[in-house]
Amino acid sequence: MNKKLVSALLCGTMVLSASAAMVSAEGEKIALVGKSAGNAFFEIAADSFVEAAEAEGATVDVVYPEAATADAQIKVLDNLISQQPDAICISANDVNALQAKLEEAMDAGIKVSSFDSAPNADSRQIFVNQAGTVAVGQALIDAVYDIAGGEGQWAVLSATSQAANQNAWIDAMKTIMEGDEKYANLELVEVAYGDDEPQKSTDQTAALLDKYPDLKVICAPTTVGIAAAAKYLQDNGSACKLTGLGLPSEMLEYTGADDEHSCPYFYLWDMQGLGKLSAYATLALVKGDITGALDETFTAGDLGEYTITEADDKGTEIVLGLPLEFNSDNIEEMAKLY
Ligand code: RAM
Repeated sequence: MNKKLVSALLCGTMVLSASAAMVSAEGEKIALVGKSAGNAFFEIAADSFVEAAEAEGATVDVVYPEAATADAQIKVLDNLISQQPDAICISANDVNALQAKLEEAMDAGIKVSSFDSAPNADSRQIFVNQAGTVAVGQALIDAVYDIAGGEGQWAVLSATSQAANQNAWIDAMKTIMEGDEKYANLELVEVAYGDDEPQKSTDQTAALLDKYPDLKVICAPTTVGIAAAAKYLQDNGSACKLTGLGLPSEMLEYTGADDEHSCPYFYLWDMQGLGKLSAYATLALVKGDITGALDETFTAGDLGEYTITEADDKGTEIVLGLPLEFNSDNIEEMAKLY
């Protein structure tokens, strides 16, 4: 090898290693905290979050609490605060119970964002909302109305009784129902809680059918609940139908507008978009591009520009987009994605 070539190669190597060192020195450390382990919803969101954040030079620690409770998330937060990451992005198991811990994190200089399920306005700097809360409530109550034929008994199968996001969607459904005569012949008989555990969600579905033999529709605004209920209703050939929020990949065999299937249609949102937008929003906080205040804007990579708006709880949020409907026409394609 001639001398010029050797020195050119050496020089290139030095430049490369210098820039690699710079990237790792700058690399933001982010902790992503889900509601519970073993839920594909959080795994899918986390994959997109990690991919987007790592492409920007950050490192991400994905952490799950031992149970879908605020207490278990407080333990996780205690541990994280002692590690002093640049940011924590959390899906909250309770609206108010995390406030003291999340304030402690912010006081320690850690940026706090949330995604999927928002802790109260004082507990966060920004919330990445997958779809407007009222838009989700409207889509769900209209699906219940449509599937029930405009009248009759229906029930909610939720996650935990404290789940911030499920409670916000259920409240939105109730408010819409109470405010419009159109829904006057629908009777909400019970809100049951499957705690985002498959077995408990199955048991709660069975209990609802026992208690209310005329039940027409179950609405499960949780991916764990809807998948468990879908299987139970379909396996038992129940006349009760199902809608709610689900992952197309978990609902593929239960979706169809015929007697063979338990779920005519259901909703969710762009899961990869949720992970990505949450990553970009969290990084924008760390870099100081946004503080989380109303009307600030930032660019979320190839998702484009987003503007911070006011959330229903008077805190601020970034809304990813609209709820998406999944039915027999698109379920196969969408099940390949998430
Ligand atoms: C479950 C979780 C999550 C919720 C989805 C729809 O996976 O409760 O928080 O957003 O359902």
